[in-house]
Amino acid sequence: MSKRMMMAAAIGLSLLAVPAFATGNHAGGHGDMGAGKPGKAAKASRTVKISMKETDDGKMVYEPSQIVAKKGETIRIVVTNTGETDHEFVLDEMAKNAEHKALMEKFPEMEHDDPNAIRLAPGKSGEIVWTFTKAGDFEFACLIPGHYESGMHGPVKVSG
Ligand SMILES: [Cu+2]
Repeated sequence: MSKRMMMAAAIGLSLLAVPAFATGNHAGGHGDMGAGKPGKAAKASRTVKISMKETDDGKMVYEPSQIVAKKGETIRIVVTNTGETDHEFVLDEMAKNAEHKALMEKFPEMEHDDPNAIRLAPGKSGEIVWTFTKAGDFEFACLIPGHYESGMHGPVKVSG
């Protein structure tokens, strides 16, 4: 199968998966998720440190603002909230983040208990160990209402 066809198949599957999120809970499945699956720290080839914060000119940002990975790679992502308000880091397919974001707008107090997401109070750090099982374009984002629009999203490029 060509790379292009595989990409089309992957997009088709992700669209099929979207209705499960529309029911109001996002328990999701375990095992392979949008951008891959939870990994083991011992298998991580490297650590990526990302900070989340507000800027003086009213934006909200991640630094660095993107992740580049290879298919099959396990990365330990250490996230620190250096800002003054809560932020989150949700690693997923862009379509799933968009769905999830719409839900957060309806239910701002929605609790997360997903291995691909972490919410941090100011000054706190946490980590996600992730295995990128699929090549493609994914995204990390903060889905707290208003934050995505203020700049809190960044691309994750996984090469095959
Ligand atoms: Cu945020």
